[in-house]
Amino acid sequence: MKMAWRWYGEGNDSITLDHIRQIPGVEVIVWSLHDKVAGEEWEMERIQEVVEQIESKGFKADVVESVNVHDDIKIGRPTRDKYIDIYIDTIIKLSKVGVKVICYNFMPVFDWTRTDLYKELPDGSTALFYEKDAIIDDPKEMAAKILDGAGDFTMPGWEPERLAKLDELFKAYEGVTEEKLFENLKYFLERIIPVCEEYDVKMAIHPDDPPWPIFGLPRIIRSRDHIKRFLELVDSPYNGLTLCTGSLGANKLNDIPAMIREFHDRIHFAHIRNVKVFENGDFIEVSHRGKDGDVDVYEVLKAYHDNDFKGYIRPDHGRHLWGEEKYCRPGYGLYDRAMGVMYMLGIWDSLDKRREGR
Ligand code: DNO
Repeated sequence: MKMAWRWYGEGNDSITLDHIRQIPGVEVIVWSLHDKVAGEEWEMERIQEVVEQIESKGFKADVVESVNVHDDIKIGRPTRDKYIDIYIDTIIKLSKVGVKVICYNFMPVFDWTRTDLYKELPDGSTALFYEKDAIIDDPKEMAAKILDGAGDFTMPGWEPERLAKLDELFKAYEGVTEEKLFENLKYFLERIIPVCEEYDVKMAIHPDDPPWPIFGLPRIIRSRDHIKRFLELVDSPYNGLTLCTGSLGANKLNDIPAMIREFHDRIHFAHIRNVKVFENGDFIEVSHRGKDGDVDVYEVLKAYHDNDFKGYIRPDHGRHLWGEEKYCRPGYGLYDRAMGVMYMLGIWDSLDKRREGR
């Protein structure tokens, strides 16, 4: 296991590489060119610049999250080939600077969705919250709400340029059923995976968050059966998963430790997050501690440890603590994620010792 941390880049994150250096055990920075919209070319100079910043502080730059997939690819429009060519160009460039894993998602229109970015928990901290009844039927209103909550920060998956064309986008998705989306994903994978094999870059799809369809749009990476079908679309180790416990964990029917035991050799990147799911299906993000929510983080890590997991792990979202919500990106403060790292390493180290018979 290699511990990683998501960093949004110089000038785009209130957390610096010098802060991250002081968190024990973090070896890898998960990065991206956050100003790039899906389908845009990534210039080599820009890539090298970020990798140099990361490496100059002693970290590795092995994981990119995300290279976003253009909607035309998800919709299956004729222009998709042009965007797939650009995607391939980015994969090749990233391989040249030593990137090993690319995280991406195949969610139509929206990436992760929440109804409140700063919901207060009983202890006075705030966290991302999803209230089923508060999902606004009008996606435009929903997008405005998310962008408003984000302040000046870029919000991956919620790029204003794209959201400005929501009506057009929703129209284009008419007729894109779950089946069609699977077909379009297969088409994409059949073109990119041979390149990944040649350049040794593993693709790791992120599950849908929340793991159910929203706004009438299909979502296809949300349960054990969906994941199995996805892996069979192109049966190569380069076609793999980002297994996000927070996303999948919002549906209590998902047995995440069982998924890890079944799919571990195709999981390249683990997002560890805890969520508390309420009776009515609402959920809130909580600390990484297993007892604080419904994800049994110990069992999750044990499933990875038992299978000698060699991939990357990062703490996923954290709560906002000690007033940091005033200056941190929603879900990506410093303190709770740093505690998450220590909690995970505590479990991992104990599992190591136990294996050594100590
Ligand atoms: C949320 C993240 C997602 C993830 C994308 C991957 O904070 O986990 O936005 O990065 O879905 O493409």
